[in-house]
Amino acid sequence: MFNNLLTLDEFTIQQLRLFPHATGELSGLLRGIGLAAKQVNVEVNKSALADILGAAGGVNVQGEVVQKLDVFANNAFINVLRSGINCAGIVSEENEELVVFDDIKSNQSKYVVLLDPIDGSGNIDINITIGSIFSIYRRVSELGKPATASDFLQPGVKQVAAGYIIYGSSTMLVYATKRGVNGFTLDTAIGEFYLSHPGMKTPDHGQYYSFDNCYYHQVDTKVKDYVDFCMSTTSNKNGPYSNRYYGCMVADVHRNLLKGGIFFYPQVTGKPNGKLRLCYECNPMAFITEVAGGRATDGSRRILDIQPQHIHQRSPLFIGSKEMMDDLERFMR
Ligand code: AHM
Ligand code: MG
Repeated sequence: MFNNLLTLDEFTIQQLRLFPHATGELSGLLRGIGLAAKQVNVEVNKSALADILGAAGGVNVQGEVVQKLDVFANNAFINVLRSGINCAGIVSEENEELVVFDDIKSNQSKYVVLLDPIDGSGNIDINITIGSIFSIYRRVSELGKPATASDFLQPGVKQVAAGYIIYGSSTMLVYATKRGVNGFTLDTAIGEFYLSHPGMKTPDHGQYYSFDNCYYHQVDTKVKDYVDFCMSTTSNKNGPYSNRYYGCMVADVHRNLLKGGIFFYPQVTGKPNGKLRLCYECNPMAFITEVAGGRATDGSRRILDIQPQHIHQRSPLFIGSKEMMDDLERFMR
């Protein structure tokens, strides 16, 4: 079926040819991430079964200790990136501290990676879509030495590439560089990602809003007014919008990217900065969305311009189609 399509590896190598001075490190990194994604995909597909098999004492029929999927995914990404030679270290939602790959080869690597190994963890047990998110920066610390916090605390606008994997009815890897956003679908029969969505662009307008409505009474009046606008048939000439909320940002943003829509996780009572993490959730999704033609803010500032202070800091997030973001901004002013 995919006979005439490029694989992820072929595509990244083809991109490399456009830059005579490119070293191939970024392609190598993306290849590694693609490999980890395939490992996670296999595990995702059997996770319900693994849970059943592992229910008694956490050991499955082969006698292997059953790992929680987020731990498995975290290890898969870290192991692949550590065994490669293109990554100097990572930050992950699953690790409190930086993980610096302090060896001679890794210290020479010019890239660092930030990860949310499993986004939408609450969906694992019930067989609903989950994702993984990654963000790649060029180091600012001295090459030849171990990576430092400064490499990871760069504003999102400095991302070299960012992407996500969505484990849905099929598994896709979508990644962006400044040149464009491209989506690859996993052919599980041969275990390759194929370029299925070249040059992704998001519609300027859509019919979906993605917001956890249980917080309606806990958000700022401006956000409440905007939610009312989304549901209105009078003040909103395109309304009412359909509400879609997976509890997995990757899934919601992916749908909105393809169909047009807006996703938001604002400040709510008890969560003064929302829930989502700036460095490995908001920034990569904002980068992808902007390259595709959409926008992302924290309600007032462009997400990609925020200078992170801490690797795990949270930020409110409003992200989606350009004209819907324009509407939102009228309410947020
Ligand atoms: P996670 O990384 O722990 O899975 O949390 C992130 C997820 C987002 O994907 C999703 O949009 C949100 O948390 C759901 O939270 P809530 O249940 O508060 O709406
Ligand atoms: Mg997450």
